[in-house]
Amino acid sequence: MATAVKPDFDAVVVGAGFGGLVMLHRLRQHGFRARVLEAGSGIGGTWFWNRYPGARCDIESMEYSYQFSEELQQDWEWSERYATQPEILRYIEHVADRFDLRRDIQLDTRVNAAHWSHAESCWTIATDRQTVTARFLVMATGCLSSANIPDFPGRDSFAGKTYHTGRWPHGGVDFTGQRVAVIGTGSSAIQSIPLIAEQAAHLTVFQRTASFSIPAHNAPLDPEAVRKVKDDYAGFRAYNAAQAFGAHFSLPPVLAYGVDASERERVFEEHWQEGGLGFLSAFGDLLFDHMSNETAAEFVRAKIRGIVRDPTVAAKLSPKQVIGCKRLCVDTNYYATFNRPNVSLVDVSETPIEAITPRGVRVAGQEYAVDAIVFATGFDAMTGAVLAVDIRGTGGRSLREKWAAGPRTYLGVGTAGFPNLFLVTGPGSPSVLSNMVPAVEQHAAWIADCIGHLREHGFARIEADPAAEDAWVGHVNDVASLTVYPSCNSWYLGANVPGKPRVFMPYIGFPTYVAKCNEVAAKGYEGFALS
Ligand code: N01
Repeated sequence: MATAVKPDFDAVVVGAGFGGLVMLHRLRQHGFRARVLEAGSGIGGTWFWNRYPGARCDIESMEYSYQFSEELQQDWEWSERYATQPEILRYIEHVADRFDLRRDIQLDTRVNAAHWSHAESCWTIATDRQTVTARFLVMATGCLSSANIPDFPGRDSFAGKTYHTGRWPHGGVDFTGQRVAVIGTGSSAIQSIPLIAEQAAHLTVFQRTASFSIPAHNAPLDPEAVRKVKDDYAGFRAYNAAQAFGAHFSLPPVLAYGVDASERERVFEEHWQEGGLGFLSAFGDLLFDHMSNETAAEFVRAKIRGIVRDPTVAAKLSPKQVIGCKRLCVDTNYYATFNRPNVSLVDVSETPIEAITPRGVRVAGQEYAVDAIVFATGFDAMTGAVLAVDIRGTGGRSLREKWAAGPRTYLGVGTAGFPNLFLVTGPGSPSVLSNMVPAVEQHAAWIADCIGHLREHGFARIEADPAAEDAWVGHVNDVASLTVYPSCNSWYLGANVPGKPRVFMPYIGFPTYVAKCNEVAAKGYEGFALS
């Protein structure tokens, strides 16, 4: 049922990161009028905001890039195995210029609300600058963009400077001669701690949960290896897309207990020397079997004991949870940094941070006086940025209310009761458990094709069917329950944000997911109601 009312845009896309940019490009390819609204003063999303020392990707550069243009992927030259934040941002800027995207991107514009009108089949989107209408609303707001700063008592009383890794000052920060506190030991902390330690007079790290980290062995890219990828970039992408995590490592058929202890050790050592997230692909069952997982966990703990000279510090740095359950980290000199005389570690697992004081951080009655505090405390992941917008669907029902007990989606791309709303890498899609760039590209192409299909067939609306959504939510949980992922407190479960419902959010299995999306589309968007 087509509608007479003509909104300002066919589609409004919220967010100008990797997801928003390719979404805009795909919509334009279909001839749609689209506008991207971005809160930041520049494009780049994650890579615009996360400028902390040492920020770089931990998926290899040759994979962490767009594939929609063969010319683009042939032309662009990455310099290192893992690209730095400035290099990735330069790449994103290049893409925006090359595909003339900027003219449809409005910066410095925060979307506050989006309300659906069923009668007019369109969204009214209120920003801090204006109100616009659009037939479709696409939330490309990123999975890890809503900064989480715990509400420590006295947080605002601190007299020195405070920073969040995900909101880092553009001009950088000089910690020379300062006493610095870093709170948190996830990926952002693990990348920044070694560099902050080199500058600061003293660095105190407050650790609630120790993280497993694998060496990056970062290095300039070997031109011969680059040439091999570029000779068949499409083949390289296809191989990666066929792997469980959509990245260039495959889970082998060999299981950890399928070999003897010395062979296991050899394989782990080989993967440690190779470095990076592929460590978890040493054996096929590390993420499915707790006993097998423990062999990998113990291998890394032994490495920590070998690197960190003080056995008490080494013990504190040794994670107790299963490896890979929380997002695995990739580092350069993280554990060795704790051998420095100017670095100390405070374990806050048993005795939480009591308060931030005007002079520093207080734990168990002891005050650690510092000049600056870095909150490396992560994000309200996957749902935070979407729910920051007051989204109201059919009958004025709010998405916050609908997701009060946890996010519910169909394919992580739509949610029942919210017609013409699309989520790029929403909860229920592989997103953070895959390589994010191919994941956002797959969604952008699928969403643009879907909107194209609606136009072609004279439909004005699409909405996830509640039964299809229920089945999908059940399936996402069933798959997760076959793995070690639900067994620890992680941001995948929302466990890092007090009060957030504990629901496993990403879908595990990139190829299965893509096949399902393609099947749904081929069947005329099965599980969605079109009208
Ligand atoms: O955030 P995190 P992040 N008191 O949530 C601690 C991606 N990423 O910004 O584990 C004390 O992992 C918290 O402790 P706990 C990547 O996907 C990628 O580091 O909840 N501590 C944890 O140690 C990554 O996983 C890259 O017990 C508190 C830390 O803060 C994701 O982003 C680089 C606390 C938060 O760690 C998020 O990483 C960076 C409290 N009240 C990020 N609350 C690369 O590509 C929280 N913590 C390399």
